[in-house]
Amino acid sequence: MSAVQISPVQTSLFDLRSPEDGLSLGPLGGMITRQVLGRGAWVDLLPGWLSGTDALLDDLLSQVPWRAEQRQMYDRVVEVPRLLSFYGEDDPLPHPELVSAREALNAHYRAELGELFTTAGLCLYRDGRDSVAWHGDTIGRGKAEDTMVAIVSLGSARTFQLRPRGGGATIQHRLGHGDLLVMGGSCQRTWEHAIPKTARPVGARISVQFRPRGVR
Ligand SMILES: O=C(O)CCC(=O)C(=O)O
Repeated sequence: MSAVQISPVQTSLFDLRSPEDGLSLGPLGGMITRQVLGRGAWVDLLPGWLSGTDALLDDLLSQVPWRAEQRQMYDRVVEVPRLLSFYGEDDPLPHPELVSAREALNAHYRAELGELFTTAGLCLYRDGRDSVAWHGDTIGRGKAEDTMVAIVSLGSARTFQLRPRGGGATIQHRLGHGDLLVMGGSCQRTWEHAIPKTARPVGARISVQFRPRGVR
C-alpha cells in the first residue's frame, strides 16, 4: 500500500530551518536525559534530535510501502489501527537520513548495548484514531534479555505512555517532530508502552524504531 490518505501534518515550531539547510542530527553525547524507571528499566530522551526533517517526513509518507495489518481479537479479525513497514537487517533503509540516524545511534550506544541497532520498524499513525495498545517488544530476545529500542518520532506530536507490568503509575512523554526516545535495560519485559488514541485533531506521525537483531 503506498497511496496513503492522511491528515495535514503540523510540524515542530522548532523546525524553522530553511530547506537548504537540509537535515541535521544533533550530538547525542552529553545531550540525552536518562530517566530511571525502576526494575532495571530506563528511558533516554532527547527532544529535537533531528532538525530540518520536513522533507524526510514527506519522503517517508510517499515512498515507504505502507501496509495495513489485521489481527485476531476474540472471534473477530480487526484492522491494526496504524500502517506498518519493516526493514530487516539486510534490507536497505528507505531514506539515507535514516542510515545516518542509525549510524549515530550505533556510535553512541554500541558500547552500552554490546551490539548494533540493525532493523527498523516504521509505524504510520494517520491521525488521532491510530494508536498502539499496551505492550512490550517481547517477540524475540526482549522477552528474556535486556536490550534497547530507539524511537525517532516524526510529524505530529503524540503521547508516549509507559507503565510497569502488573500495575503501577503511568508516566508519559509527549513525542514531537525530531524527538528521540530510547527504551533500555529491562524495559521491554518489565514495563509496557503505548500510544493512546486522541480526540484532538492531530495530523500524521511516523515512528521509526531501531532495534538490534532478534528483538521485535
Ligand atoms: O509509535 C511509537 O513510538 C511506538 C511504536 C511501538 O511501540 C511498536 O510498534 O512496538
